[in-house]
Amino acid sequence: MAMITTVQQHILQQQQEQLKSSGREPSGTFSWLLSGITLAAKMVEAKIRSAGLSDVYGAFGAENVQGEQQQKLDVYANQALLHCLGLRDSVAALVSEEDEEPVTFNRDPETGKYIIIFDPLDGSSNIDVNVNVGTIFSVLRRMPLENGTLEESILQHGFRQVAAGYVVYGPSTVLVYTTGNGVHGFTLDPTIGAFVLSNERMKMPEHGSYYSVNEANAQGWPTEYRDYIEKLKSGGLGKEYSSRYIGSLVADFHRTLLKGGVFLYPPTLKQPKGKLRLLYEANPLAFIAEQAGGMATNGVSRVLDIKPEGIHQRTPFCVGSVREMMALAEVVGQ
Ligand code: AHM
Ligand code: MG
Repeated sequence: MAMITTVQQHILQQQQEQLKSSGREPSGTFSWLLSGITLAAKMVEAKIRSAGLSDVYGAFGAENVQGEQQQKLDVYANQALLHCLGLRDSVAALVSEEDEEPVTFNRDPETGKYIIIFDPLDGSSNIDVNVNVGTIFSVLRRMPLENGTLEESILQHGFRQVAAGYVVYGPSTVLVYTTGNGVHGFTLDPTIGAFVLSNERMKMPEHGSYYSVNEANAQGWPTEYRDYIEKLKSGGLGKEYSSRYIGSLVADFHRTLLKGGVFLYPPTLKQPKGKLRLLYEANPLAFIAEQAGGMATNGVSRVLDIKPEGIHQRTPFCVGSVREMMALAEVVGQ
């Protein structure tokens, strides 16, 4: 019989390795916590698979806190995560891109030690047209009370993340996570309902063949970004790059992780701070990119070094292979 490793087993094995020298055993709290995320992801996956049949396409009628139309699937995904994670004793707060305020739990800080930040269903413009969407998550450890309130704990630097990951709902459903010890990918095996290890220690190639950006915004970008894209297209980096842009960050990022290249959401005249959110999107993907040997900046500085000031804060976001990111650093922010 072929041996499989599920995501929960993998997390426990990793923790066992990390704790080996201390002679301690993992408590299982963390893998139990992440099982809340995988359960919610499986619920969302099932809903998406039957979307055309179960009347979940279309707008919900409400606007979310960013002033965007909420889709029915966004609402479902948000509720699934809130429900599956809210039951875990180790959760102190749940921070969702779809909710104005964090949901906090009055739990003993000794037990309720984790904060989960998530974008329940990213890529909402692609929901109705059967194109990939995703879920992104970031896990922080609550700071000791003497270091600040729970709300302050939510606004920790990205470099303090203890885990981050995403699920991409595509032709197959794939979960990618890091706890700071490499990046690992799992594919949902629908016959057994488990995420099974398919890519251990994923590495982003040192360079790729694609750039990924919404070029319709080019007139509104700072000139350096236009120059940079021209350089990529015209062979200035040793080859003539081609473009790929899905408009679902998770899917565009997943391709960049596997194939290399660069993804950009620069500042624009209309959105000088960019479009993507620091806590829900940039931080978790930056952590994964770095763990896979890539780089992530806001054009000028490392994403993980930005001190968050608000939970819904936006940031320009540039992520990708070392060669393309170094070339970007040469032209932007000088
Ligand atoms: P969303 O959270 O409303 O789905 O918006 C985020 C999405 C990302 O998935 C994607 O990278 C970006 O918005 C696309 O934006 P644009 O349509 O401006 O290119
Ligand atoms: Mg989103």
